[in-house]
This record gives sequence, C-alpha cells and structure tokens, in this order.
Amino acid sequence: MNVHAAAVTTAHRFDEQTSAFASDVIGDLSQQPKRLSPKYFYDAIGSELFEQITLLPEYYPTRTELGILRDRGRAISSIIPKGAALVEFGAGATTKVRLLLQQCAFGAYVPVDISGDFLKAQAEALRKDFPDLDVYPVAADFTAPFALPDAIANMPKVGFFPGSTLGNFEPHEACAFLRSAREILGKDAQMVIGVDLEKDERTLYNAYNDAAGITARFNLNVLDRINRELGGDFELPAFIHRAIYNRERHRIEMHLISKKAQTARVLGRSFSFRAGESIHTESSYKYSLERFTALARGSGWTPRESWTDKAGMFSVHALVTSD
Ligand code: AVI
Repeated sequence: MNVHAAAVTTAHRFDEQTSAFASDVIGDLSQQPKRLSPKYFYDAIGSELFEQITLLPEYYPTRTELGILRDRGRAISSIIPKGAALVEFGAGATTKVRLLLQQCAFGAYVPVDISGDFLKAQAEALRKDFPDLDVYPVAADFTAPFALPDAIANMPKVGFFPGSTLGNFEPHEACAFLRSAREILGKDAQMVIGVDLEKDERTLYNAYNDAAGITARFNLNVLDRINRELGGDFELPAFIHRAIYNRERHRIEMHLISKKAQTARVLGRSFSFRAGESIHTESSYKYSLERFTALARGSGWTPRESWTDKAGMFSVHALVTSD
C-alpha cells in the first residue's frame, strides 16, 4: 500500500477549525430556538463515545448495516467495476470499509475527512491488511467541493457513505450533498450509501435514549467541548439530554434542556436560558425506501439496487449517476 501523506493535514488547520467552531457556536446559540451543529460532537472524546454508542444493544443501525454489507457482499461486488477507486466520504471506524475492500476488487481507496489525524490512523490500520491497495487520503470537508487525487483520474469511481450520516443532514442539505458527491465523482460513477429506515417509535426512542446513558454523555460532551476549547462556562449538570421522535418530520431530535434559568458565557458573550429551554443539537432523519429513492433521483442519481435486513430496519443503496 502507498500512503500519500502529503495530502494530509497541516498545522494551521487547527486554528481555522477552532475559529469556525467559535463563530458557529456564537451564531447558533444566538438563534431562537437555540441550536448547535452535530458536526461538533466529534472531538476525540465524542468520537470515542460514538464508538461506544455503535456497540449499545439499543443502537441497531451499525450492526444492522454491517450485517447487510456482509450478507449482500456478493451482490454489491457484482455491480462494482474491477479496479475502481473507492471514495469514502468521512473516515470513521474501518470496519465497514474493510468489508467492501475484502469483497470487491478495488484498485484504490480514498478516505476523505476533515481530520488529518484520523485519516493517518485509518490508513495505518488498513496498511497491514491490504498491502496491494493504494490509499490516497484527502484532508477536506466532504460536504464542500474538493479535488480527487490525480492518481485515480482514470479509474471508475465508487462513493461510499455508510452509517446513515446522510440522516444528520436537513433534507435540502442531503440533496446538496448528493449533488456535490456526483460532481466530485464525475460521470459514470456509483455510490453505495447506508440509510436508516422509519420504524416503530419505541425502537427509535430507545436507540437514542440508551439505558447506560452513553448517548446522554455524547450529547452533553458538546457543551464540555465548548468549555474546553472556547473557554465556555457551561454548568453541565444543569442540562439534561432529551431525544424524541418527531413523526411529522420523520426525525429523531436530540436536545439539551436547561434545568433552570441560567446564563452561560462563551468568548465574552452571554447566553441566557429559561428553565426548560432547549438547545437543538442533532436531527437524525429516518427515510422510507420511497422517500430515499425520490431524494436520490432529485439529486442526479438513479437508484440501481436497494438491500435491507430481514426486519426492514436499515437500508443500503447502490446508485448510479443519472446521465
Ligand atoms: C452519525 N449518526 C448517523 C448518528 C445517528 O444515529 O444519527 C449519530 C448519533 N446520535 C446519537 N446517536 C448516534
């Protein structure tokens, strides 16, 4: 494997990221209702808590998607051209991509993530097991346009976006992301994407209100991160985690609820909370197969095949570019 480290992170990126974090936090807490972007959950502590979430008995998406990728590996590999470059939008645990790499004859792997450190660790982890695979990490915000490495210019492209991360985008953002992925991957590309499905409210509720309280810690960590990185003074015990299913909007909503009237300061700005006031920290949209395929069609992709588990909890879709 060749790891082309030159594409990976630079030292000043940290400062850029911190100032973007600061301006987003100030802007979002100044809104009515208050909110925070879910992308800020994932510092080192939040990423570790998320890994713990994926192992919780109540959190079905990760193990269900892995089961689909494992069981349908042959069908997936049959539609992927030999020697294609696999472009993964976001680099997390390597478990899912390993399944694809084992089952399909990819010529190169391009993990794309804003965190260069994460990319390096991911590339290192794959090096041992796939010695013949070329890996070209790209440090970029995958929701915005970025250039693919020249080395894969002549290879067919397959995008990979597992985990139902698409569900954390508002519907218009999901459409914009799919359009942008289509532009980045170019003509005659394919996309393999994992999408969580709408289901009974109890299962959804439990998945985001686990008995061990890990999701609550994950949610509250964003306030702790503001305290650590932006010198905030949020009193963590004065907020509680709440996750509800909003059936009309087909989404789980995560909130942090202020237990009392209080004021928190961040970077010299004061934010006042009423008792019971919420900060909306995440939406996790759940799709029906029809609503997802309509979204894909409206975003420049043609659904080629969809796979679900037996219980219809989660779906994996193969899309091809529309023209
Ligand atoms: C990453 N994302 C798809 C997770 C989800 O289910 O929306 C994030 C998460 N939030 C709470 N639990 C897991």
